[in-house]
Amino acid sequence: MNMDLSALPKNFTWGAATSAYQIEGATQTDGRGVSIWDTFAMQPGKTIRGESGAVACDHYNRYEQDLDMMKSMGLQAYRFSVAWPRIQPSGRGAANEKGLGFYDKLVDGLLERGIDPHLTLYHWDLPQSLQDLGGWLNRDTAFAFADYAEIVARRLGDRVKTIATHNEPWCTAYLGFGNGQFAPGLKDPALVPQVAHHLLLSHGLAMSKMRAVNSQAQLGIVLNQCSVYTSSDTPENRAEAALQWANFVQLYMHPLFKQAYPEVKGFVPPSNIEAGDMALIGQKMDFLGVNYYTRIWCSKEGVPEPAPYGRTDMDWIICPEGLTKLLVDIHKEYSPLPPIYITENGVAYPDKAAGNDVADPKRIEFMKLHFEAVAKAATQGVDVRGFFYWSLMDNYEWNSGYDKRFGIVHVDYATQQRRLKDSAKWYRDFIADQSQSAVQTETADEAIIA
Ligand code: GCO
Repeated sequence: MNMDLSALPKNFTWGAATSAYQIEGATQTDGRGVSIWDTFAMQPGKTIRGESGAVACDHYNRYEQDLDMMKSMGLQAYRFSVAWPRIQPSGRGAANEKGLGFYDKLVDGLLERGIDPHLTLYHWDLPQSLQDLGGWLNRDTAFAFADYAEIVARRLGDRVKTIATHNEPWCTAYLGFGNGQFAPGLKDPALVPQVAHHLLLSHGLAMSKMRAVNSQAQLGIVLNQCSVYTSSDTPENRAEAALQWANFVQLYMHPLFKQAYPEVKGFVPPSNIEAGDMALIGQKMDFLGVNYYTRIWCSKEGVPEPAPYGRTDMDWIICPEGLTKLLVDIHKEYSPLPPIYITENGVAYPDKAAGNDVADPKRIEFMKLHFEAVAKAATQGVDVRGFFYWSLMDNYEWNSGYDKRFGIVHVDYATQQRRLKDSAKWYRDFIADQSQSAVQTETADEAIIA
């Protein structure tokens, strides 16, 4: 397949992403406190085979080798998250120097290798001590989060390119409190709007504190979003699609970009909103991160969802055109948006190593289709600046344990051996090509100016 990526800006960034709990392991090292995922994974029946992130990819001990691997792939950027319980073991109070020191070394190691660091503050590993006080159901957690954000911004804000407050608040709110699939495992959909509000408030409070620190980093948030499709244009399907869009996308985008919750039939807004909250939440951001994996299908008449590109190992429908549609839809609804990064997009397949090789042709195809989908959005005026493949390496896929392999690098969990899958080699060559043509355009531009 030949890709047409000509609409992407010439300094477009190509990277890969991970998160702390999914790769670091070393959960009891250097003073790290207990997180809600440590607790959740220990409860019987919550995760596949009771698997946890206690060891994961042992990245905490192997980060130097992982950094070298990223460099060998020519990654231009790397998105990682900071584990709050490493920085403040109980979620409050003085910073733990050893925890901060780890990320300090990680960031410097990236910069030494010419890779831009992109940091996420919250990728779901809340300190357990805060959960004991109600976690995100408790408004105080938002203030604790802002203090944590300030500590990290002070220490690393001079060197990281971006700081995202939250990763996928929809997952924290809905999967954590609505259906109980994720930590802390509560099952009461009525809690979701208020949790979402506290997450958004914590984002706003953190933005203010980080701005005051005056770090160099661009500040924003990462949302997971799905485009919504209907099987036919009936009033019933339209209403269902509007409600899905409200719960999935607008619940977060409206407060962030319109300083209000959506008004859609069936949508339940949070009940406790204090004066000043919406202005805090809706303050200006430097970028928006979008994570895209699949679409939402609405069909009241029960038409099965078509899957021309098949399904992933997570059983998610592959729908590259849904990424174009999503970006164009939010661009139209919320314009002017800040520049967008695709902070996650990727696919799980049951990849197997044969000797040193891991053939994953379907992943390469998936990447090409989605790269092109981003470029198509750019032709329609969407300002997209970069793409982070999820994930750099196979890792702990939350309640699905270690079965689901999203990486472009294969991890053998028995030996911790990393092997570049064919997709990683393809991505390496692709990035080299892209940088080459970026240099050529620059030279050509200079020639024209001269
Ligand atoms: C996410 C996550 C990742 C998941 C990925 C695949 O933000 O949802 O960042 O933690 O592993 O999405 O499910």
